[in-house]
Amino acid sequence: MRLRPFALAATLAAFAIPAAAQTAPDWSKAETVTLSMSNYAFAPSTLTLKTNQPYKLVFTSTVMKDHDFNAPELFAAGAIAPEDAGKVSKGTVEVDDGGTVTVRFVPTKPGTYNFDCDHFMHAMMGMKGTAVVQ
Ligand SMILES: [Cu+2]
Repeated sequence: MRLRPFALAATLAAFAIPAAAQTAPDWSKAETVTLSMSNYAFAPSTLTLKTNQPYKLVFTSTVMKDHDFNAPELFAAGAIAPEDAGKVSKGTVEVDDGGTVTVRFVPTKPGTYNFDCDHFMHAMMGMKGTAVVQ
């Protein structure tokens, strides 16, 4: 089931910021990480991120096909900038064909988190990867 992001934006924004995150991340120090989405792969397929480093995650579809970045465990292990929370629905970022979506995110919990594109059959065809938060 796919829900419209806007109806849930307010609710999700409340969950996007863990209560433990007392100090707001300095988004001006965000490092840009670009993730290209094609048929059917992410490039790079392994993201290496540092705990408590703010990132500007740039998801870009290089093809005329919709894809998404589905990473609920990763997004749950950090904080999304409140202004970008509406772009992440249930841990998934939808990217229209040829489009680009930017989400500012700071990982706060080290770990290895899998991500994939949950469009029909895309992960099976290779559209998946791993985010390592050090
Ligand atoms: Cu896809």
